[in-house]
Amino acid sequence: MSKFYITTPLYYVNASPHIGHAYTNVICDCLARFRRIQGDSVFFLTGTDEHGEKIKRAADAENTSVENFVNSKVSVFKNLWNKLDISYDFFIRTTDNFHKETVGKAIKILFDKGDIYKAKYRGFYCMPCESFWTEAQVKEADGCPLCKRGVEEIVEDNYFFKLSKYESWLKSYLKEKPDLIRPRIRYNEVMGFLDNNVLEDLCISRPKKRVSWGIDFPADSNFVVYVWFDALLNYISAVGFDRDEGRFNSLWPADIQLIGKDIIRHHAIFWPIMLKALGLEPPRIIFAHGWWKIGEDKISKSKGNIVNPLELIEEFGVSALRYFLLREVPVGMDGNFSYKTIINRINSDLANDLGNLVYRVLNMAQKYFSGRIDAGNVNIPDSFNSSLHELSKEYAAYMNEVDFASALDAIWKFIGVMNKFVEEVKPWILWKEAKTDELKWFLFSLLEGIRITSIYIYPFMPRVSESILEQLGLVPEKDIGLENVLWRKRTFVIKKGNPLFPRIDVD
Ligand code: ME8
Repeated sequence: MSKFYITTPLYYVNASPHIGHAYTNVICDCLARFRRIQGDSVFFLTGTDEHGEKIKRAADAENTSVENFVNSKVSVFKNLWNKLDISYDFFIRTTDNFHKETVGKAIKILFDKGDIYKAKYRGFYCMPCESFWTEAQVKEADGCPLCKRGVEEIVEDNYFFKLSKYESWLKSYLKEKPDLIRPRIRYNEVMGFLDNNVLEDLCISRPKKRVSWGIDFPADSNFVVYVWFDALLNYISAVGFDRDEGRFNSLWPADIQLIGKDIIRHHAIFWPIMLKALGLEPPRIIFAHGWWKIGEDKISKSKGNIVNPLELIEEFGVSALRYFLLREVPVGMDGNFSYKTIINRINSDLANDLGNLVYRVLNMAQKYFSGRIDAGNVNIPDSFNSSLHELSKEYAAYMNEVDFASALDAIWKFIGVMNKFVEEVKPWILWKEAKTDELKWFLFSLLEGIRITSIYIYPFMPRVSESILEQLGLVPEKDIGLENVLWRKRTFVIKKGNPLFPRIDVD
């Protein structure tokens, strides 16, 4: 059994979560569930990023105290994760006391080491992105390089973290570990950035007269800590850094940190350097997925083109939404969101291929054998054998690579084999000709095939997997586990339910 520590970004609470936030957490949930059914000991962390002027202003706009505002937004996020079946183990808030203490301690360690100093700062600030840019960067992008909006010039005293001191270390570390930043296109982006730019020291404080809502800068109460420096430290504060050594050593380094490609530099440059300076190992993998877009535009709260995941759950159900997000676009690439594509996916893959198969087979089991099918002749059909063999060989490899589209393809190939088997064997003829043994073998094969499929799809659609197993008369808590994907002799006692995925009519 290995440990598996997985993290999502901490989302800003200045607005409600949209489909992009849902996407990252569904990816992490799928990986966490896969690791659990593989028998690993998983720690899955998510949470909220609650400091900074952007959040204070959002609270002011709602005429409420910032404390009330962040508390109410946190419930909105938790409610969404609950509805999306996100099985996180811990929800961290950057306003948690233990986190604030860790940030203070980390800064003190870096100060004592000589990695933090005070100096005059001149820069260009983008409030929506909570990011500072140099004059050259702003000129080149004609505004904020991330969101293209206007920026504010700022000159003030501040504290700096010596990123530059670690530049050559980072370059050689990343050269040695070309698989740390994934997919490869993001690794190349980061290496290209490091090759073409000299790293400047990072301004990690904000004067309180300008930014009042944040963690007090240790030993200088005129300042608060820069939100990114505060938020990145969550990944170690959540697992006991400088508080619970045993726990921390058993979980750190994180095995995979999922982010969107928008925040790759913070995670692939600032974060490993912060860790190195603190004497800690970088995470094993930083995986940046692509963006959901509408047309050419990234879906984003500041653009106002958001798609509300709660409405999609209401309309299509949580399993269909999870399936769509994980199947439609290879993780790492951008995807275009449209109702048409989600409906097509549901009707073809879920209602037709999977839902119909389960419904028909359970119906036949009910009709021909009153729902009780024992093993009889348990020889696995040849076509099942080769397809399942391939699936069991490929599944874990694809899942470990976060290649969900290929993992689902392999599962759906087997579903295709089962559907073809029904068409070829023509059970209604076996019934007419009273070939009971053959009919039983046929149904047992399909039930066993469906049972195995339900385990493979569990990380993607846990509810569907559980519902199938219950309809097969099995106990999900006991039967979901990758050790159970082997073909076995057993007796099924069917408890047929409703169709899993009703077809969606399109006008
Ligand atoms: O950046 N497509 O928080 P944030 C796919 N607080 N994913 C998207 C997306 C889209 N259109 N829009 C957002 C922050 N995301 C910081 C992080 S971590 C220490 C601090 C997802 O609320 C994606 O995961 O702006 C992206 O990286 C994240 O939301 C940004 O969330």
